[in-house]
Amino acid sequence: MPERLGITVTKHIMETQRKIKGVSGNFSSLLSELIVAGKVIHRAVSKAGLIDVLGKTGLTNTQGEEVQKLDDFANTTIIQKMDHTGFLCAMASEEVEDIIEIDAKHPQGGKYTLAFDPLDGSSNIDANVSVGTIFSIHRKITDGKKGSLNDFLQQGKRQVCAGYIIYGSSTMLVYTVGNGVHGFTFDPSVGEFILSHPFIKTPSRGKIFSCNEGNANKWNEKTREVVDYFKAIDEDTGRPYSARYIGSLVSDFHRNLLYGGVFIYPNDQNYPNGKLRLLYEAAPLAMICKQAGGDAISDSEEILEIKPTELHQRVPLFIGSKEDVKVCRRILTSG
Ligand code: P6P
Repeated sequence: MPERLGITVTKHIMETQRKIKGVSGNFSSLLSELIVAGKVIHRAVSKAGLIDVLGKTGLTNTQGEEVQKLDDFANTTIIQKMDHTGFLCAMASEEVEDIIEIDAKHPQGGKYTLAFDPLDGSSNIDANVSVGTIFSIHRKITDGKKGSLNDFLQQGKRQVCAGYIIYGSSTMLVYTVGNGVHGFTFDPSVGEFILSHPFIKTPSRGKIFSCNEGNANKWNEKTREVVDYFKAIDEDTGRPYSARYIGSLVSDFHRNLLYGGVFIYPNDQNYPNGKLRLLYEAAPLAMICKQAGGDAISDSEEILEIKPTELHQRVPLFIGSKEDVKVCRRILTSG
């Protein structure tokens, strides 16, 4: 009897799409094309040590950060896979200063935008630490066929879809379209993402806190108070929590999503508005976390309520188990 193949992500998207009002058939094709890009990136990441994609390009990106070759490859792969589908009106990438318009030679008038971090955590690539692609899809809201900046500057709660692909001990796709969070594990033997984690729910309270304590002397007093809370000894609330920090957002987020806990990247003296990006890091992860029963705030408001003003806007991020984020909010907003 041949081994029964599980539910592929393509099948899952088709079934899910029927349940989402106002989402056209194009949406499932859009997501399927993005997943093909993820498979291409998986192939490069999984043998990065063997082919000439390690190391640096000598270029710097929008953030002034050194562009790793695999970063560049991932960015180009997504753009080239998506720009001719006819589903997008424009794209935005961490690696590109302005919005990426759809060339006139490709079909115009796409109904969606795609914002992405092509390879988050890339500074860890040479050490074989897990990295990831994070993506966020919105509906086009402006008139005309061409996308514009305003199509991207939408609150996170208006996202049609949010997801990430983590290239780790196995490659996994985690995504939501607003009806639960679902995880798919890549099976290289058949080249498909197979449903492995249906309806992911994050524990209401965790045992892990994740932050870069090397920055503690640059934090404000409230942030220090938050981290001290999770380090304090209190048996009733299972404290102290364990400190776990990989320095790769997708990896830290994914572990905490499954095990419970809170990830913190606050503002500090170096990053007065926080380090992480709203449109293609905090907002998609916040949608996933909320859909899984967790929560996500900046230092003062719900991430999904923030109205963006800039494409590469940074925000402080406290994200994870509902009860743990509630503690963060209580301390951050106390007098
Ligand atoms: P730090 C990686 O460069 C990244 O953008 C995220 O993936 C990660 O969470 C964060 O920065 C790590 O920053 O300052 O702790 O090295």
